[in-house]
Amino acid sequence: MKKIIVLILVTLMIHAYGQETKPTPCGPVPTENQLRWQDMEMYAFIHYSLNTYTDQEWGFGNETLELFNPSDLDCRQWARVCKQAGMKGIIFTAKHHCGFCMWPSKFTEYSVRNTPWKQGKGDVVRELADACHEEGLKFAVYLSPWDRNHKDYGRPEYVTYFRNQLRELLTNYGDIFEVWFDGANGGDGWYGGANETRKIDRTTYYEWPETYRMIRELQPQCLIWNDGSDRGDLRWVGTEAGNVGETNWSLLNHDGEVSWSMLHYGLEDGDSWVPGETNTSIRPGWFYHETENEHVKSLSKLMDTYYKSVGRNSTLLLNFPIAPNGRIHPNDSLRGIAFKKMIQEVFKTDLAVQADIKSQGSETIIDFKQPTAFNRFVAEEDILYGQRVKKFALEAKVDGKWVALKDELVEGSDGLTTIGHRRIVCFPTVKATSLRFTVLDAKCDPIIKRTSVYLAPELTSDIPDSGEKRSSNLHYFFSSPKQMMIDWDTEQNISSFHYLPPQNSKEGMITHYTLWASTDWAKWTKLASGEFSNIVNNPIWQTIKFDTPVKAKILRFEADRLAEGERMAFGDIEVITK
Ligand code: FUL
Repeated sequence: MKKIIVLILVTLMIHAYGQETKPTPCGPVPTENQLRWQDMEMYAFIHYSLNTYTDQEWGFGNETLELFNPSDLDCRQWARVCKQAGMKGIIFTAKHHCGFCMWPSKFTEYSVRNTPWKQGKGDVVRELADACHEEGLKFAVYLSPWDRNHKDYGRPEYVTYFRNQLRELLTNYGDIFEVWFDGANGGDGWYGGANETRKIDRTTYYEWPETYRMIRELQPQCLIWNDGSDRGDLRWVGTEAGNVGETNWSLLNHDGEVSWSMLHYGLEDGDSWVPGETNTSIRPGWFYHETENEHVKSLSKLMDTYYKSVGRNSTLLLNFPIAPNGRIHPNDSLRGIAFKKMIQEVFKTDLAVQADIKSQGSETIIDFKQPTAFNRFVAEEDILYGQRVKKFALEAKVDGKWVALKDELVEGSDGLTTIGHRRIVCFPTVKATSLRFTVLDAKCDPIIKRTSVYLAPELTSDIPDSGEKRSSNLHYFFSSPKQMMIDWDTEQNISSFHYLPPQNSKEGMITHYTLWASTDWAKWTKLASGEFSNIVNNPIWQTIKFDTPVKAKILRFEADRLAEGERMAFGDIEVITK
């Protein structure tokens, strides 16, 4: 039997029911904090730590404090750039996995207090909190639960230390809108000199319920982001590439395991409101690397990210790394500002405002006064009463005939499923006299509070990778499942080695490596060994750089540890010779 859906437009509803009548909630609904957060839409991440000075993504925990002495640290520049890039707040890496504290914590010696910067009198968290305040931005902190510096990591004492630090951050720096507890834990670390692998049970070790109680008490308006373990207020979307599923329910179950697909698509019948936050960096890495200066995301890639996050019922948490001088690099700031301007340009004129809009049953028809060109449709549900729409259709009347539209950023289906806080549908420009929006299926009667139509400049998804393999210029073979040889006819001066992991699977992905060189196949010199940090979540090009070029006729690349599987794999390999 066909389900009959009645679409309620909020304005009509107020008419019909009068002031007092409110719709009945449909399933879980957001808290006030979650509603406020969702309206922020875009806010920035800032990654800055000792890693900035060691060219790493994850510090080991024994990096020397002498490294931290920026010549030109300027938190006001960060705040200004973020504001001009359309960000409503900043989440700052107060402590990343290396354990170095960007504020002079009372509970450790491993902080700015013992660095040459400002003779140890500086406090980056304070400067940034003040700068955000001045610019009218909200402020938040990333405090890594995994701490590769702390001697007690893995023992109960560390959990007390972690809470003490969190208390400092939540009491001394004004309002904190979000706390970010990253779930990464690669096991090994310096740990006060023990230099060993420490595994913890992430479901029990941190005793999150106790920490959550403390957060609620100290900062009742703060949202908790927690990746995987005890359910926070917000969820990760399962990728750092900058997109959430086109179907995106703001729901999860309160208890039980969370699979990747639940992170990415939410759970239609979930019993709790846990909306997705889409996090990605404006560059390949989270921290600054000079080699990435030319790889700042293009404007079209950023727009694609916007449509696939804010346009899919999520928020966008966009990272700006800080360069070693203590500022956001001009390539990133220019792109960020252009991004905001492009969003303004796309959504400047709502073509539906001048049109005649009629809603009946499950249908809304927007009749334009004359044939009108458009390529974006925006719909919003009033999520105050729950998320309802499961499937909808869009049609344009072109030359008197209804033509079905589909989301051009979705492959394999029309992509017209959930709506939630906001759904933006992108399609090639059509010139039409009417647009028909029909809700085909919903959990309860849908409450649509906005339908808008726009004509965006011709700029949608990114130009796909040309697919050219850099490794095709190399002669290589596998001498064992975890060992690869690259050889040349003549001796080479090698200045760097680059590894791109497989892009669509963790199978064979190298997390720990050793690189050897030889000129005669007999004598081998170890050139480098270590970890490709964060490669699983962010499978980007990894660089091994040599200060002075090394001589080799043969390179032996060994996989010491794989993310999954028994056989090493790569997406691409590049060797730069001088
Ligand atoms: C990841 C971390 O391991 C990265 O270093 C980065 O902080 C990112 C935002 O989250 O999982």
